[in-house]
Amino acid sequence: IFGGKKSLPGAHPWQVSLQTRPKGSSGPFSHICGGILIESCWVLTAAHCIKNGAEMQVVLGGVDIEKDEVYDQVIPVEKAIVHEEYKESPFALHNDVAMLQLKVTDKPYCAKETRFVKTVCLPNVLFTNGTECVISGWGVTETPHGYSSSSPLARIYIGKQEKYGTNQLLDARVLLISQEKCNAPHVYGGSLDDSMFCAGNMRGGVDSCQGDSGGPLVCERNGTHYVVGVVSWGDGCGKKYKPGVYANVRRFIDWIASHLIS
Ligand code: 4AZ
Repeated sequence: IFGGKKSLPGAHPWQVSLQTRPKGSSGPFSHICGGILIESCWVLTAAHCIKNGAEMQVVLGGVDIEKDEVYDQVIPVEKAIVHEEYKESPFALHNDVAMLQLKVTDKPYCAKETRFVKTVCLPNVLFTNGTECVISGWGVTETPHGYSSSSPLARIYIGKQEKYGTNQLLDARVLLISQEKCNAPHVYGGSLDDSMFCAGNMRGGVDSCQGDSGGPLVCERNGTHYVVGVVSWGDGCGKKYKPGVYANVRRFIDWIASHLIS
């Protein structure tokens, strides 16, 4: 997260750290993406986070992914369902959503509701452009160099590549941006389809980044929180006229529901 601040424990109780290790490995898991708890046994994430041949687990409830915290819940992933029309094109990720079914660890539950672990609602209401919403994650920050042990920056592994991210969950406020503004020639020039939308600000500085993918963009109304977007892609991070692009969860409500019931 660019331009963010440290999250308080329990501020984003649906926030998931999606972690992988090679199949058959007994080594440590490493954080690759965010995710969003929508049911006790179901996590929404980005399709581009799913790599075949990796063992996956989710960690819920924590703010520090480097430490075992008392309220952590660590749950293996049973299976991943990638959207049938997920597509990578040179300029965009289309239908970039996936669902993770968690292992039933505590029949009939997977994740157990606590002060630090809760589900978020699917957006059965409309949020207009200009609404202020919140993004969160452990991804890359605006200060990749000069980290010290006293800063929240630490080395984390994203895929095979060593990247700078943060061990502390960060969050930031972003504004929902209209498709018209975001598809303008000096912004994304028509690359966006309606499986996606932009959020952030055109000035730059506040944005999601690598390692935040799959995580939540949440908007609030009358005290209820709705997951409106899934962190997906963007041209760099925090750049002027290049806001973050999010999978449009409203577009996928029927797809999500069809898997929740089956
Ligand atoms: C990524 O590489 C990524 N600024 C995620 C979010 C954004 C850019 C890149 C949005 O996963």
